[in-house]
Amino acid sequence: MKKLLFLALIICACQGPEVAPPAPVYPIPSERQLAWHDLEYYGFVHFNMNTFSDMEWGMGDEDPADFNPTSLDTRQWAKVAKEAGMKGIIITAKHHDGFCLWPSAYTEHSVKNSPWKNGKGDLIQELRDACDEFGLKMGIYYSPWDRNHADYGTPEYINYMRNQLTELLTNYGEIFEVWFDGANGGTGYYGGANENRYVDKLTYYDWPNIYALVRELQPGAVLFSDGGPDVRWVGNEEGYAYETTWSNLMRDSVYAGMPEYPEKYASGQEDGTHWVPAEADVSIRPGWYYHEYEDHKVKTLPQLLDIYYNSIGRNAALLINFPVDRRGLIHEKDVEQIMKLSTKIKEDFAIDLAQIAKFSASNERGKGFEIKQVLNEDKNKYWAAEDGVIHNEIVIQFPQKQKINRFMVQEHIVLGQRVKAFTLEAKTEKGWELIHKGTTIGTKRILRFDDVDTDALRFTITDAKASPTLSRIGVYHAPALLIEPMLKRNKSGAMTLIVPGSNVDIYYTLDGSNPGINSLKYERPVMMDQAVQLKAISHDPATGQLSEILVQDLDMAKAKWSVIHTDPNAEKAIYEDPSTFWQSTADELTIDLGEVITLYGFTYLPPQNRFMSGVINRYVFQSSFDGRTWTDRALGEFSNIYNNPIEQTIRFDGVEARYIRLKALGTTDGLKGSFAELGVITRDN
Ligand code: FUL
Repeated sequence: MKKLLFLALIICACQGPEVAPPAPVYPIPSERQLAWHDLEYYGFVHFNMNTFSDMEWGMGDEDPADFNPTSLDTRQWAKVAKEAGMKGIIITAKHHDGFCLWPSAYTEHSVKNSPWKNGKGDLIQELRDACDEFGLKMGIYYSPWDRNHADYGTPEYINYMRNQLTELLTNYGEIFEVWFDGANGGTGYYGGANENRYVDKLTYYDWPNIYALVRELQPGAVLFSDGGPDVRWVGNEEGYAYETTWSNLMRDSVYAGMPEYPEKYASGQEDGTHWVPAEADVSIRPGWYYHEYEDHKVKTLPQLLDIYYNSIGRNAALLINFPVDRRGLIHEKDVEQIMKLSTKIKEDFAIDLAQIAKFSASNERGKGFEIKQVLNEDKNKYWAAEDGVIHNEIVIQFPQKQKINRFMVQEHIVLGQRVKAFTLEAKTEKGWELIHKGTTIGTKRILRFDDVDTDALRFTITDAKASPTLSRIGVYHAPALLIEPMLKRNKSGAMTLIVPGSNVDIYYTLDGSNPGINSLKYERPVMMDQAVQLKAISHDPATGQLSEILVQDLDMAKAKWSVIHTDPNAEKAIYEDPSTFWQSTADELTIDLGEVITLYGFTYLPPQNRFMSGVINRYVFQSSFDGRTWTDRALGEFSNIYNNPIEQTIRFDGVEARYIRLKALGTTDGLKGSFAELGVITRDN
């Protein structure tokens, strides 16, 4: 008996005394935010009236009779999302045009007056059932801006909003996220008034009471808007978070739709007062809604991978949108691409080399907080340093040399986001070589780098708000990815195709057929001055692997074009270089095409720099035969161009012209119109 007691005493002494966890560094996530963090990746569906009007932002005067999907199947959406690895779906219950996907008792502008299911359909219920069947969560996008409603802009409309939210948040089971769009105010139908209505975005919606209503009806749901309160917009619609991304935000300084938000607040702040983590939203196509003309613009695997690594890999959740088509299905091409992404992600993270390595840390807090905890999937187990020990080195020693190109690290965010700076080094013949010098970690940070051959890594936390904590470290070797060629074309029409790496061949077609190794082989720049569809592919002769196909609509070369303006910089608008732009002095760009051609439309690319100015959102396009008499050919708005500054394509009936002019009738910041590129459409299709 005495012997047993002695043994027990020895074991206790070896294990050491219980150690208290580190104190939190505020702000910290709430329970509902922690549950949301676990989701990481979920889907968006943009589907309602715009799908049928072929618009991005309908005016609100659309006829409910136009909403008529032929084979709507929410089970297909759920199946795709589930197989893609997503944890939920957020649906556009009502977009800016005001059309409702559920038979709301408070408006006639809904599915109940559409031919779909003879007005008896309820799309929100159908999605609920599909999500339940596939084990997915459901979220609701609800646009505060309503271009249909007669009362928009008055206090009555806020009652309408509350009534509708009550319907949505009471009748359809558990909702995981309520998504409030920041875009609001402007022209619209407004019950027939057809006018401009602006609201004070800060005060009009009475946000505190709207939030309180959501909390009361769905206590588990996170509230999303530019500034939270629970989850914030990442500040762009490209799906990218930042090298430095804090989950902390000066929340009280932010409101939905504030103009300076992307620049000032989107990446969060080290000294932010509230926990409001970032969600990166992006569409799998250029637009949020389905347009047949974007069928060949579905994001490629390399693009989707960049998005994955730059969102989930940078302390943000990822929300990928499917523009469901007019049948009511996620288009086959979108399905194909999203599945490629999930397959590649599985491949990239298939084997965690950290599990076979020996870990050591320059400091450990004590029992329960050892460095080995970072190998544990249990998120409540984590490594922590002693109080006050900021600088920490973690060495990961492999049994033999490994090829490595991915490093994943997570903080134990329950105690707040703490790390401010870190380095990752690999041991080579030359000693410790720097792989990456970074700043924030947060929920998850993934570093992507070229293959290194090494038998040891050193991860050093060089600065933190308090002694750091880490819940996971993973090390991987992702298989190489062959990337489709990139196209550059100059003003005279010479086209260059580029791929990284020297041992890769490029093949292309110009007749719309899919390229393969029997197509034209690209050897040097090719002159292409006519309108054609270029398709190009990369081929690795060593492995036989083919890349995705680059598809690019090219129109006539601009060799003979000149800008009619005294400022030589104006030529930048027709350089064929998307990275340059010209900010006009008189809100217009006039071009002499050098010859008379038949036009079927035009394209406008807004500035592509981060803080764009002079982005045209209302325009008139004119043409002329002689440069003196001008005729309007198209007049309208470029919807959502500020948030999604992609090339805008406007088509009209064929017209002969020698001169063209794009006039800005409005810009997103009220400054003079800017032009990165103006182009024409000379093919009638
Ligand atoms: C934006 C909207 O204006 C777009 O149409 C889209 O819904 C996107 C997700 O948010 O602000």
